[in-house]
Amino acid sequence: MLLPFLALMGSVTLVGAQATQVPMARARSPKLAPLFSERQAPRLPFAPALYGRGVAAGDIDGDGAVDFCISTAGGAVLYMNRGTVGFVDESGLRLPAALVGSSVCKLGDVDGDAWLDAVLLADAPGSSDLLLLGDGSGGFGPPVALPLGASISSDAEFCDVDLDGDLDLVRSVGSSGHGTSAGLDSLLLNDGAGGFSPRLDFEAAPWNDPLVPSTGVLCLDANLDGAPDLYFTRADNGSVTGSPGAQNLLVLGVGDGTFVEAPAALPALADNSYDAIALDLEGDGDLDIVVANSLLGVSGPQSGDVLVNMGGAQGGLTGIFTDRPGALNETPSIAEAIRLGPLAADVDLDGRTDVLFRVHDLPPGGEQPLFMGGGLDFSRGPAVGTLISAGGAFADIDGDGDPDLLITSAGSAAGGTSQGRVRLFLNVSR
Ligand SMILES: [Ca+2]
Ligand SMILES: [Ca+2]
Ligand SMILES: [Ca+2]
Ligand SMILES: [Ca+2]
Repeated sequence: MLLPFLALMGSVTLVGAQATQVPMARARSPKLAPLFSERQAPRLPFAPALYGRGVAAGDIDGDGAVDFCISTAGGAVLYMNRGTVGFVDESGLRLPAALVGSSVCKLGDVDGDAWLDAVLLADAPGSSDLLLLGDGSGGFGPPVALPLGASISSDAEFCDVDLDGDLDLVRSVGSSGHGTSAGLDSLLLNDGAGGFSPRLDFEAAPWNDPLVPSTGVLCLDANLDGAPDLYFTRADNGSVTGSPGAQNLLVLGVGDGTFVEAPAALPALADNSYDAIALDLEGDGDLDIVVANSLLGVSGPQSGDVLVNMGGAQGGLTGIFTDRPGALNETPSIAEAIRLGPLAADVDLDGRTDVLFRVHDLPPGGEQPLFMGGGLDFSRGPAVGTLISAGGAFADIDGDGDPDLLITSAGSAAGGTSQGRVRLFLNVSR
């Protein structure tokens, strides 16, 4: 998702937050044993603040260790994992020169040569999203401009929507936060060699609303029919539709690149949603959805939604989702209720997926809250890092079998030395 926060953060957000949250006292959590330990130089390049945005994890050079592609206002940065040495910034060696600013990096093998390719989403309307094909030696070739979207892309997902074995690209279009822009979400079909062309009927579909900003897109098979479906998170801080907040959208894939809306599939929530993840909470074989919402448009307790897929153990229709209020068992501190996106991993290796919300720390002091999975409900875990978390990824960075965490910072309402620095947290749960 795209983050237009930094330049404008401050009074507007604070006013909105206070208006919603005045009666709520800061929740006090019991002291919890740390699951993560922060590492700095020499594990991370001691670089000037990167103000990193979206992050993608993947083994870029094929040496078995997970690397990171980080979008920044100055293009993209590659942090290559050099084991005990830590990460080395090899952007100059492995990326083409003169990349323009990007908001999101996505990694996937689009041409089937087993080397990761990258998509960088442009950070300004009128600029093209870029495709960089892996060059077969751990670097990336010259950028290829993808077809221009209707407005700025907030997120993208690789997903084989037409079931022909190659990764197609779905883009959510729009931005939110202090400015609001919208446009038609788009689908680019892959020709198998990494050549992408737009499916115009996707943009003309009746559910594709040009007015409501889409903040993120998730590819999942919600109804277990074998064809990928799409869940779009949407927000409307600008109240283009007359009210702040917007209904999220589930469209079901037919398997040939067309999608039909599933209007009764989602609860009637109209939050300012920023991003979502799919995970099988209770292990019954269908995918549930966890959504991050922003306090700008919703009350604190609505800052996260847990949507349960009613198939499987629930005995209902697969692909119909019901809200589970209280599943997060929290009254969030105002300082962690502007939620920018969820990340999922089984951080304590108990077989249940845990969820960390990336937040905008406003007022200062808010950390990224971690929720420990326990079936359909969660319990609070120890939070990490005070910052505006623009992006992040769980991955086994040090190769010891448990998920570690790398998050980018778009700054911090608290200011200070951590502002803009990439943050590395190693899992110390064992
Ligand atoms: Ca490739
Ligand atoms: Ca395909
Ligand atoms: Ca499906
Ligand atoms: Ca279920």
